[in-house]
Amino acid sequence: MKKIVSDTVKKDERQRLPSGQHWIQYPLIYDIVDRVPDWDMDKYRFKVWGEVENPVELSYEELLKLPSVSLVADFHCVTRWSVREIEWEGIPTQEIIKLVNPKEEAKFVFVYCLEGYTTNMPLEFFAKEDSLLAYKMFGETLPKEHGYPLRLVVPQLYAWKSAKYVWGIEFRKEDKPGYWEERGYHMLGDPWKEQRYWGD
Ligand SMILES: Nc1nc2c(c(=O)[nH]1)N[C@H]1C(S)=C(S)[C@@H](COP(=O)(O)O)O[C@H]1N2
Ligand SMILES: [Mo]
Repeated sequence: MKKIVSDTVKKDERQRLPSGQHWIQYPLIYDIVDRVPDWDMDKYRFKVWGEVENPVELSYEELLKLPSVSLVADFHCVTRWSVREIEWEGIPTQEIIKLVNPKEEAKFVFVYCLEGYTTNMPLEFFAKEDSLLAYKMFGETLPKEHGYPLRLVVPQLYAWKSAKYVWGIEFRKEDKPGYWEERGYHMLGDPWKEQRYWGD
């Protein structure tokens, strides 16, 4: 399997920890709901639609058959903690892009999660070489609390863009704020530019 080491890990030590962050050992579990419901995996479908030539709908089994890679990446939460070298395994977003063939007008993606969370980002960041739809973490099936069945991992942006429990991705002409973006968080969220809140 191809191994990707994210640029976030390769930065020299002074650049590696974005300003205003500190290292902790393991990612804290953050959820917008108190209890995350259990999903019926027989009914689970991963869907991609919008400004694409070829919308897709895949079961979990079909997702597991797509080309996969392993990824090592740092993880930076806007609440100021960071974790080094998390190991993920899953489908490179570039594989999904190949499958759906975005139209020229597609400039942003909007991500939908099973418990109702959403987030948005430019297609350019979704499509980075180290952006992944992960189904494993440290060699094990993604633990429920870290996003089972499928989690978007976008190491180049703050961790709120790394949406857990993903079921849908909409390719869009225009940007649209997701859950935290509607509540004041940055539309892009680049940790090295400290884009925490809209206006930063
Ligand atoms: N579906 C969903 N994804 C989410 C969140 C959430 O509440 N729901 N929280 C985000 C935030 S703010 C962070 S810091 C990370 C935390 O990841 P973890 O819970 O796996 O540690 O998940 C992100 N993805
Ligand atoms: Mo976060």
